[in-house]
This record gives sequence, structure tokens and C-alpha cells, in this order.
Amino acid sequence: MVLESARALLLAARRIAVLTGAGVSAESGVPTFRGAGGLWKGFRAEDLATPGAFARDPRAVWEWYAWRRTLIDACRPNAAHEALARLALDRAGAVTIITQNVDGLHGAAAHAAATERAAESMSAMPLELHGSIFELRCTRCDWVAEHRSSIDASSDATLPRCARCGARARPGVVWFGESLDERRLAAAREACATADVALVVGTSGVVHPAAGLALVAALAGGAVIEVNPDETPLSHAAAVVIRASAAATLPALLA
Ligand code: BV8
Ligand code: ZN
Repeated sequence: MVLESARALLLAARRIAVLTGAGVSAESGVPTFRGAGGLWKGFRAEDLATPGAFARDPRAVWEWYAWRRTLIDACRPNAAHEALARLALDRAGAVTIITQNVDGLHGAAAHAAATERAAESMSAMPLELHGSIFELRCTRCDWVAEHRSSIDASSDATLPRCARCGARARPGVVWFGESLDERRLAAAREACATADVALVVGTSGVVHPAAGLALVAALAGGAVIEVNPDETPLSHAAAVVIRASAAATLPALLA
């Protein structure tokens, strides 16, 4: 049965790359982008998560992010995030968690699992390819700050500003048309190129270059395991496909 064959691959693997998308956070209450409705407050990410939209109407973009931040701040890691964090701590150095998500839930699970073990959380911290929705960045200087409190986007005057130079601040995420942090992407590619198993969880596999990472693993001889209720463009590259949800699958898969 598929769970057993996936478990056997993971147990035999020396190096595991985990690739997650919005689906891993669905059971925490974070909406996916392309799932049912696939909209955030009626907007498509491709329309608002862009430099052009921010240049044209920073208040509207910040209003959308303020709404998403409030929603995500009320969400907690689910059993899938927790199982992945425990795996990464138990097999420190062998597991690299790579995520497209900006919700910070893998990091929260890593801290919780590390506290549980009075261990260091580092080996369970994810590579956040698309940044974090709780980070602010200056549009002019290199100021960056973690910011979790609510954002007042009711007028241009109350929008976030850089604490150092006063210029407009933006969400610390990668927008469509923007390139990813080269170091993070190179680390993710390296983890996939050397992985015996790539565990792909909850991604529709349509946003590049993140979507290409599973194929990097497959082309390098890694076995791809896909955990997703639906078929995706990555399914054909999978050695094992588990058509189920992340929270229902990962605890048993990774125990
Ligand atoms: C770049 C941060 C260029 C912001 C995000 C044509 C072809 C190929 C590429 C392109 C193209 N046209 C344009 C491009 C480039 C573009 C792209 O890929 N566009 C797509 C739409 C075609 N990519 C970019 O622009 C990237 N940058 O290429 O730069 C460049 C190159 C060189 C030099 C300069 C510039 C930047 C992309 C990053 C965009 N930022 N997020 C924010 O969040 O506000 S993207 C955002 O959407 C997410 O981060 C994520 O990456 C993506 C959503 O995808 P998923 O995570 O997969 O989520 P989705 O909802 O789609 O799917 C959920 C899945 O979960 C489903 O399969 C579902 O079945 C499953 N699921 C549901 N419930 C569960 C579940 N699974 C398990 N358990 C469950 N319970
Ligand atoms: Zn600044």
C-alpha cells in the first residue's frame, strides 16, 4: 500500500528534502491560493502580489496584506507541520524543509518541537523561498524587521514606514515578477539535488522556480513522494502518490 512504500523510502533515505505549499497550512485554516475559490478576500495573488500593484496603489495592497496577516496570525501549526518539525529534529542534518508559504507556521512548529525536546530549533527551521508575511522591508534602504502587530491601512498616512530612513515599507515577501533570494534558492536546489527522497506536500506545482525543485530531485535520482488530495503537474514525477490531506497523512507517514 502506498503509505508503506512511502515509509520504506523515507526510512531508507539518508537525505530528505521536504517541499511544501499552501496545502500544508490548509488544515490550520489558512486559505490556499488555488483551492476552493482560490481567492484571498476576492483577490487573486497574481493581481495584488506584484510590484506594479504596490506602485499603483500601496494602500490597497497593504489592506490585502493586513487582512491576510490578521487571518494567519490566528492560525496555529497543524499535525503536518508538527510531524515535519519532529522529523527534522530527530534526523538533524538529514532533513531540509523548503516552503513556498509565507505564513510562518513551519517556523512556529520548529520552535514548539525544539522546546518540547529542550533542543535547538535550527535543523527544523524552513527555507522560506517566498519570504514571510510578518516581515517588513524598506523600499529604499536595506532595513528589514519582524512585525506581527496589526497594520492600519485605512489611509496612506498610516501605512508602514521604514524605521531607519522613513521611506515606505513593503511586505517582506517575493512578489510575482521578482526574483527569489539567490542564496535560499541555491540552498534549496542543492538540498533537492542531493536528496534520496523529495517529500512534496500541498503544492499545486504551478509557481516557478519553486515548482521546479521536485524535478531537480527526480532528475538527480531522488524518489519523489507527493501528498496532495488532487493531481498536480508534479504527480507524473512521483514514485509514490498519496491522494490525501497533509494533516491526515504526515503523522503516520513520518512516525
Ligand atoms: C520569478 C508570496 C522572474 C507572496 C508568492 C509562465 C511560466 C512559468 C513561470 C512564469 C510564467 N509567467 C510568469 C512566471 C513567473 C512566475 C510564475 O511562476 N507564475 C505562475 C503563476 C505561472 N513566478 C514568479 O514571478 C517568481 N519569480 O520567476 O521571477 C525573474 C527571473 C529572473 C530575474 C528576475 C525575475 C516569483 C513567484 C513568487 C510569487 N509569490 N507568494 C504572497 O503570498 O503574497 S506565490 C504564492 O502562490 C505562494 O507562495 C506559492 O508559491 C503559490 C501558491 O502555490 P501553492 O503553495 O502550491 O498553493 P496553491 O493554492 O496553488 O495549491 C495548494 C495545493 O494544496 C493544491 O494542489 C491543493 O490540492 C493542495 N491541498 C489543499 N488542501 C490540502 C492540500 N494538500 C494537502 N493537504 C491539504 N489539506
Ligand atoms: Zn529605509
